[in-house]
Amino acid sequence: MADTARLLALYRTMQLVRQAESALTRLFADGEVPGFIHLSIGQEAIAAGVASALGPADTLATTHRGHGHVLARGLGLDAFFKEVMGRAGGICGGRGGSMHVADTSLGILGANGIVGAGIPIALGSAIAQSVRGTGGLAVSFFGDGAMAEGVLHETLNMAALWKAPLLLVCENNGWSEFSPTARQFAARLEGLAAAFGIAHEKVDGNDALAAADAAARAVAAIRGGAGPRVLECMTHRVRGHFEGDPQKYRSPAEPDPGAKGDPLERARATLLAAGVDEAALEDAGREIAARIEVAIAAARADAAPTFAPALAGVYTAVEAR
Ligand SMILES: Cc1ncc(C[n+]2csc(CCOP(=O)(O)OP(=O)(O)O)c2C)c(N)n1
Ligand SMILES: [Mg+2]
Repeated sequence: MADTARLLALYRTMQLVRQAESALTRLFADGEVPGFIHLSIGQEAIAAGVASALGPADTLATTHRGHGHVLARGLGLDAFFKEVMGRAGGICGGRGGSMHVADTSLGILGANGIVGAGIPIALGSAIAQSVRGTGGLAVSFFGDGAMAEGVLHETLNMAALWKAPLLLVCENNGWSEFSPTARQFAARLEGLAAAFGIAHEKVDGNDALAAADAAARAVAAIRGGAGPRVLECMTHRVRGHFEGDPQKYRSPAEPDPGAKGDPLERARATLLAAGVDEAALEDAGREIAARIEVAIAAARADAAPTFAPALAGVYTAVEAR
């Protein structure tokens, strides 16, 4: 596919994620979303780019900031909004919410509220893919905060030893909750990867085509049997750690969050310069907005979960003796 057509497809995916999360900011402020939500606004190019490089057999494990990853992978808006809004028809029956969205039919092994916890889950899936000879690979999305977690170091070791088909995607947004990366991790990810002999590539994570190309390169190498790859995507956390975070720890002297360039604005400018019709872009945006409104209305109309499904999957029925 020519670059313009590829960027247009990435732009649509980024629009979907941006609009879904923008709707969530309003729903959360209005008390329609239980629990905490962490938004990836400004980081959509990574989700869109990596998802574009994956095939149907591939799996992924994500983080507490995983809405973009699951939507880019193809989770339906209806199942998504019902889950995040805690409704019975959600993809996990409304039991998980934002930080526990999973859909194994799409290879989505789950979001995770524990920093770094998705990393060994993805490794396990990668090893399973290789044992079963599916030709698939596993992706682990993680934040820069997970670079300091031992489980990443252990996973790098085992993945390298076993040549696991594992793509480790770091979304380096400069923050781990309320601490800048430099206060949190004494090394660099390229050094950590190199210690285990794993190839590392750093990319501008706000450039959708660059992220997609880097992901495609890594995926091709992994499918070719090269073992794990690390892709570090440099980006910026535009909003607070969680919705409602007053961000008192952020200095006014911090560079403008938009300095790296909003990924949607950048893609849009490139598309317009390439001659793509502005009206067509607007239409695509409106069509996504309408689909989101339908999904939100369906979630509002859906029932709250009951206790019975909460027990399903927790206890195994034991036959009466
Ligand atoms: C093991 C563990 N330690 C601490 C926390 C609290 N915590 C939640 S998110 C977060 C920061 C994560 O930063 P990063 O991995 O960079 O992801 P980001 O929020 O920037 O997307 C922390 C420390 C946790 N959930 N799990
Ligand atoms: Mg971070």
